[in-house]
Amino acid sequence: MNALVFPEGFAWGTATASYQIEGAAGEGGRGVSIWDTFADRPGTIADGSTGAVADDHYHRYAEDVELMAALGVGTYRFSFAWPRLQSGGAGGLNPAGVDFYDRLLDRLLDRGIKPWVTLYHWDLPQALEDAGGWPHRDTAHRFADYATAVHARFADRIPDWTTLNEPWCSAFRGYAGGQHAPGRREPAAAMAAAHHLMLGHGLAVRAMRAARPDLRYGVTLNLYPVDAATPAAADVDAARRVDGICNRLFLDPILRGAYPPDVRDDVAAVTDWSFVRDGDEQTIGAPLDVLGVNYYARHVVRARQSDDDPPADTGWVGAQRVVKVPTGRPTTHMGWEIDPDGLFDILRYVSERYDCPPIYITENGAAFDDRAGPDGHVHDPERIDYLDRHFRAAHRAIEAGVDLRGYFVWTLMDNFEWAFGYRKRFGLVHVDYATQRRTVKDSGHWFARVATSNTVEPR
Ligand code: IFM
Repeated sequence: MNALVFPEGFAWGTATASYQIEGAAGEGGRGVSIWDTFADRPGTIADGSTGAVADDHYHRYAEDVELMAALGVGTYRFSFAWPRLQSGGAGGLNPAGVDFYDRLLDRLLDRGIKPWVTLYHWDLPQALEDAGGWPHRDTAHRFADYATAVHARFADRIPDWTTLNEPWCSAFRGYAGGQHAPGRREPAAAMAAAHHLMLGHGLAVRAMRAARPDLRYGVTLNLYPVDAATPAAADVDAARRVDGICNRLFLDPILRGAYPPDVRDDVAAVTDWSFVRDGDEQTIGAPLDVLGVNYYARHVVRARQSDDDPPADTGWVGAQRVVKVPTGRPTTHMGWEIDPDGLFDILRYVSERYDCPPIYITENGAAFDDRAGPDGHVHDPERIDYLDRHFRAAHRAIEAGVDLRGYFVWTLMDNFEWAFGYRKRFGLVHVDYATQRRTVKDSGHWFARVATSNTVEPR
């Protein structure tokens, strides 16, 4: 295959999230988050671990910035830990938390790495969950206040502001399926949570843009191409429902200012939508400068035929008579099918269906069962192959007219993979959790060549 050169100025980066890497859970005045509480509950995390130490990035951030510089990372997408900056989710900013991010930002800028921040990557202050969490409308206002305060403090050094990471996961894994914090299994609450997450997003974008119209504002969604397993009407309708609850429930209000009527109908048995007040959809539809797309897999689905069929995904509210169909493609260590064409398809879907701002792939990557070899190196040819094929799919999308401006690999270094604990390794850098030793994997060295040359080498 040929060498592929990306457009000039294309942003190459890596992404991380606060709870997954920072550790120092009880330090510097950090408050408790829903993930601290959830992970402490027996049976919630596959290996019984928590993010209390994680990659100890709070103490090792300078070393981690050096690693990024060595990997040719031009832009670093990371998240602020809300409970580190506002321990109870309200009030003034915590000076020690501000100090940590000041030091991180200054170090990044010193090394010529552009910071890109996500305001919410799932670590809600526990105090706000105790007050009702995202199903409670006030949480949207608390989020907007937090966003306004941290934006005022850090806007001088951060050009790109993402409000939420993957609100589908926050709402449906957190409040419907219960696999994520806070572990509730209340589908009606999940629908209200989705709305209030997006309301918080819209309020925050408005407030931040009013203060600094020169910066860029966006949101990151986890999107999936959804295909019907067969042309049968029931399967086509199954695909419509899953596309509705995973993609259009978020894309439509955010990019068009209105919920899709078919999704409203699909979930009518679960909620009466009374949480939507006049003007909310307009607020959610605040104009954006950037759409972040996280891509990992495609969903191929069919209608459930009998109660003996496998159960539906608990997060697919309104699509409980739908099951996922394995297609036989090779999978990553997460069991997710490897499907680079799916990246092309979802980029085309978004840019053709919506009046879409410039797109960045804010996450894509793969877990494999990486181990350090006897030579001390971590050889991960599967990840190089995975990234190579996905980068090529992204390039094809650009050639097909998608306004794609950058690509962030998930993730910089192995870290706490939520309900899977430390068993799944997504990093370009291997972390030995016993010693916190970082080793750049072969894929990290390969990525550095791509990022510094803006070119995917021939293979
Ligand atoms: O680790 C997560 C990340 O926090 C959000 N997107 C998906 C990744 C892999 O599961």
